[in-house]
Amino acid sequence: MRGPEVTDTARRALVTGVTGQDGGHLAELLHSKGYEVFGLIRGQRNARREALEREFPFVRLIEADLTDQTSLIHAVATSQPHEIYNLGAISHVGYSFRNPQLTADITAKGVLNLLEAVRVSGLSDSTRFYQASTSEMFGGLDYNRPGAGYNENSLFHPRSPYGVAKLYAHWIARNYRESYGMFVSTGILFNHEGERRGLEFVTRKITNAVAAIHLGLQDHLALGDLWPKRDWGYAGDYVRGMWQMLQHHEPDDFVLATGETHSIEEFLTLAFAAIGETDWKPYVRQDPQFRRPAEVDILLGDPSKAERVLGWERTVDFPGLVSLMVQHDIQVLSRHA
Ligand code: NAP
Ligand code: F7E
Repeated sequence: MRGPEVTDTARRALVTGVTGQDGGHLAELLHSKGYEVFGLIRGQRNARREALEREFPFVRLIEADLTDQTSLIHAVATSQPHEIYNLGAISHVGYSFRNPQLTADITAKGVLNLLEAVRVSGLSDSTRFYQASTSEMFGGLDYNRPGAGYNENSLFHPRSPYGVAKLYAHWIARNYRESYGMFVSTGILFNHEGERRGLEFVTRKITNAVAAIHLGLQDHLALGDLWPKRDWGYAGDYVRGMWQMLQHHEPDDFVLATGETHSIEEFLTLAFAAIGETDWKPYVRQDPQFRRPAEVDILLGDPSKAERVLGWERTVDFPGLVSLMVQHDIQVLSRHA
């Protein structure tokens, strides 16, 4: 199993989950900063490999899987990374209810496998590690919901196999920082979206359908519950925050969020307004298959620590996010219409 050889000139970063939404934004950011970017690719014929190679030819791919420790040791040895960004996961909450053990293996234990790979490679003193933690660890229940939004010290109460797996990942990452003095930082990120978002997530599902309705390619959209509220930001802003966390002089935990929360109905209103439709109701049907056994009713984050300590700021607001996504999807679908 041979991988690409490293050069000695640039800073090197290893990104797991490079085929995902954040992986794309992060690869672009690191490349623009002069990093040599290594990306993990799993599967013997990953359907996203070709698109990745076309869009980000600078990413040096290494075949590995978060559930396969040997492959991770190889990936770390090959890339000799100064920084590791662990973004790989089963990240869809609904899917995690249907595949709870797989979610535990990848989203929880995969992190342990990667941390151990760094340790056995003798790089624990020199490699900085970012763990992709999530607002899904909080759960949004009345009793643990602070008025000003969840922060780094709020109580956790995960409501899905995904949230539970991420909580294990969060604590094992912190444990390696405390036990072995590794530079491990966690970013507790609230929902972040954009033009690279997977079509299985509600925002992109909506903007893609709105674009299709606008172009006459589709006449309705089926969704689950519309009342849940989320703190939605733009993914490009959030990957900058990940990088800032690893440039800080010490490892720590940081919330990234907008400090605003909006319902799916509000998202629908803005998305349909972007194509000149004032009423979304005629186009939306409710389908119980998209409901979850337990829902996170409302998420609101308090990013003040990241703003104060890292100087992190966001550039895209909620209406800007919805508009950017709808316009992007109209452009993409127009090419095929
Ligand atoms: P995403 O688009 O779903 O991407 C997930 C990535 O994980 C994909 O590249 C996938 O690769 C990879 N992956 C899955 N199983 C793997 C395995 N066994 N070994 C190696 N890689 C594997 O997720 P995202 O939105 O970019 O999120 C990035 C990370 O941040 C995730 O850990 C997510 O849980 C977390 N997070 C996301 C948000 C958000 O709002 N986006 C908020 C908080 C935290 P394949 O192409 O091989 O499937
Ligand atoms: O759901 C509701 C659904 O799947 C948002 C992941 O990136 O952010 C994401 O998790 C809300 C939920 O994102 C549909 O029930 C209604 O209340 O877009 P989502 P999520 O579950 O918030 C967190 C922070 C992460 O860490 C995760 O990795 O929308 N909803 N109807 C629907 N959701 C989907 N997907 N599809 C529907 O048809």
